Order: sequence, then structure tokens, then C-alpha cells
Amino acid sequence: MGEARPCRRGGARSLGLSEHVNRTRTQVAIVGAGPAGLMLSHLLHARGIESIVLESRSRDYVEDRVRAGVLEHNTVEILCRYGLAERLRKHGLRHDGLWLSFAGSRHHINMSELTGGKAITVYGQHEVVRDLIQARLASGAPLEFEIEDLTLHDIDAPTPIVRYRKGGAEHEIVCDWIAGCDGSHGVCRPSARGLSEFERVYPFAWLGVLADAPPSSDELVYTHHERGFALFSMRSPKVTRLYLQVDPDEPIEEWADDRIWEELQLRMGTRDGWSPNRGAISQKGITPMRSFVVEPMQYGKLFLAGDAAHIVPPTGAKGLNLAIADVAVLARAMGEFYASGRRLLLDQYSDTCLRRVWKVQRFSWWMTSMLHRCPGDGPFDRRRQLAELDYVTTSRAAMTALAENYVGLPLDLD
Ligand code: RFL
Ligand code: PHB
Repeated sequence: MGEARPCRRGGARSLGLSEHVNRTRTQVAIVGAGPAGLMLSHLLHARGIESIVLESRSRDYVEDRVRAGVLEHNTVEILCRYGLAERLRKHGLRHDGLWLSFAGSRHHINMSELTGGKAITVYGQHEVVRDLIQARLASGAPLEFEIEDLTLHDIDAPTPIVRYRKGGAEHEIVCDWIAGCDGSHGVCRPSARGLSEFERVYPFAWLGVLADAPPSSDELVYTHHERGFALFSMRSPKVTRLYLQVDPDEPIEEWADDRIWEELQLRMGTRDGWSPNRGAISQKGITPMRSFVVEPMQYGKLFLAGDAAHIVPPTGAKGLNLAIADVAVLARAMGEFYASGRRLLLDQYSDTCLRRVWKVQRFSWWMTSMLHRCPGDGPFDRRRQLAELDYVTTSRAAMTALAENYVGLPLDLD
């Protein structure tokens, strides 16, 4: 790494105009205003560290982007600790358990009982993003939307530079560190050299819908069926979120609303008469599934966090939570650096994160393999999957392993 020294505080300072470039100095340039970038900005602010958040999309776009819905115990704790959970406390739905459904019956896993009282909270990712944006703007700290053509320079030198355009003007930020929080298709990861990539692509995708229908279960239902996986979730007492395993290259036009409801009923309907309530479908999308990790999660003065460094298939509901865990590690390391000049935690950032990332990859892969129908699988695999589900829903040890991973492994920050 380069030879950075803690830079003096005092607000992001404009270095003035020359050659029509607006130059600014800050401590940390954060690329991306998703959960990782926004949360990092708050964690740094709380430690007195300045940052500028740069986002290529509009505020409306990022606030309306429907994605994750499940927050781990740790994620909720962090949001609460930093005063970012006022609406979450009001509207988040605490779930103490979940259902695994197969062979026509639902089986309950009481996660709280198995984990000493921990639970998950269902609260849409876009609501988290709205809360984080609102709080950032209220703090008066910089957050720029609709920036274009962002590029990174001198990332292995003591003071790296981020350049971008906004509204026709050229901008340049000179900083101590860059946080690459720009998701799986961002520019930060490709700007780093010498990273190793690990990937698994799954031969299926998820069709996700939002329906204006009151949830017919208080808790999530993960269904394994010979026609494929299905998931029942929710966003509010009036809105149900549903997913179906589909072919990765199936056009969404082939999924008319009636076909979606029929398929959901076929896969999810249980012998005791449970099935999801129907309602108008307000949103539909297909998401491919893959597992992906880069090592290390750092190059020079650039730290990668969240989806920029790793992707998990959504079956374990981990992507957003892993993004929050990364930036918690990064903020602590930067806090130590600016407080004492010690770089030990920064140097350990990648190793610390990757230990957790690989455990979460394992869990997400395991949930995915247990619950989906894999093309090419024969009768042996199907019976093995049913045996695994039978085991997981009857052995206390197996249920505990699922529960402790699902509510979130400890963060080990203190
Ligand atoms: P994000 O949210 O993608 O944010 C990255 C931001 O960077 C911006 N950006 C740029 N900005 C400036 N310059 C550039 N060149 C840029 N390029 C990109 C983007 O516009 C964006 O705003 O990444 P982050 O912050 O790492 O957060 C990760 C999570 O979004 C993701 O892991 C989760 O959504 C995954 N996920 C789930 N995670 C959970 O923890 N629980 C769940 O229940 C869950 N369900 C899901 C999911 C993801 C899904 N899809 C659609 C992928 C369900 C689905 C269907
Ligand atoms: C969601 O509510 O969007 C959701 C829930 C659980 C998952 C993935 C997504 O595993």
C-alpha cells in the first residue's frame, strides 16, 4: 500500500477551479450509493471521517429499486446503533421463524428459540436506502447523484484521484482512500489489478413479483417442489413478495400474471390448504443466480465492499447483509487509522471480510442446492434433497445450524 498519513479534518474542501476542473479534497471517496456506500458514509461520519458519496443513478431510481427484503439481526443492530432505524422500528416486520415446505407440508423452524432470541426483520432494501439517503442529506455531508464517466487514478499512489462529470462540468476528488461500493457492474473492481475471481453460475434464475395482497403467512415460506423452487415473502401487511425458479433465458413476456399465479399455487399449495393470497401484480423481474468472490478485496488505496467484491445467490437472503458487514469492518479499520495512524486493521480488511464472505457463500450455496430443482438431476438427487430437508426440519442440530446462519453469524468487531 502507499504512504498515506491521516489527512486533517475540516469538511470536504474545494481546491478551486483550474483548467475547468472542480477539485475537491476529502478523506474517503465512496463510489456507489447502494446499501454499502451509504452505510459506510454514516459509519465514517460517526467517527469524524469525511467522505463524498458518488452515485451514477438518480435519487428516485435508487430509492425505488426493489431488491432484498430480509435484514439480519446484526444489520438491524447497526442501523439502530447509528440512529438510522426510526422508520425500520415502525414498519419493519420482526420474524422469529421461517417455514420450509416440501412434499406438500410446511415445517416450522423457530429461529429465535434456536439462537438465544435472535430474529430477522423484513424491511425492503429500498426503504433502507431511502432512510440512509435521508439521514445523509440531513447531515449536510456530500452525496452526489447522476454523476457520469467516473474513473479512478493513482490507486496505488499515496493520494488516489477520482474523476467524473456532472451536469457537463469536470470534477476531481483527491482523497486518502477509495471505497468501491459500486455493485457487481461497477467500475472499481475492473480498476484493480491482480485480483483472483471465484465463480459459480447456476442453471436457473428467479422470477420475482410484488403483489397487492395481504400476506397469507406471518413468516417466509421456502418451497422445494419437483416443478422448481418457490419463495413466499412480504413487504408490508398489504404487499406480498413472491419468487419462482425459472429458466435463466426465459423471456419475462412468457410469464403472464395468470401463469405466475397458477405456478405459485402448484408449487406452494400445501395439503392443509395453505397458499399465497392473490392480488394485482405491480412489479415483475427476472434475476440470474450466481456465486462470485474476488480476492483480495483491496488493491492499493481501493477497498471493495458489498456486491463489488462478492455476489451470493439470493436464497440465503445475504447480499445486503454481507455488504453491511464489510463496511462495518472497513469503518472500524479507517477509524483506527485516523485516530492513531495504525494501519493494521486496514491491512487485515480483506482477510477479515473474506472469512465471513466464504461462510456466507457456503450457506447461500447450500440453501440454493437444497431447495432448487437442478436441470440434469435424476431420481437419486431428488431423494437426496428430500432426505436433507427431512433432516433439517427434524434434527435440532441441523435446524440450529440453519437458524444461526440465517439470523446472521456474529460480526466479531469488538
Ligand atoms: P448495490 O445495491 O448494487 O449498489 C451499488 C450502487 O453503485 C452504483 N454504481 C455507480 N455509481 C457511480 N459510478 C459508477 N460507475 C457506478 N456503477 C454502479 C449503482 O447505481 C448502485 O446504486 O450494491 P451494494 O451497496 O453492495 O448492496 C448489495 C445489495 O444491493 C445486494 O447484495 C442485495 O440486493 C442482494 N439481495 C438480497 N440481499 C439480502 O441481504 N437479503 C435479501 O433478502 C436479498 N434478496 C437480493 C435479493 C438481490 C436480488 N436481486 C434483484 C439481485 C433479492 C433479489 C431478487
Ligand atoms: C425478499 O423478501 O425479497 C427475499 C426474502 C428471502 C430471500 C430472498 C429475498 O431469500
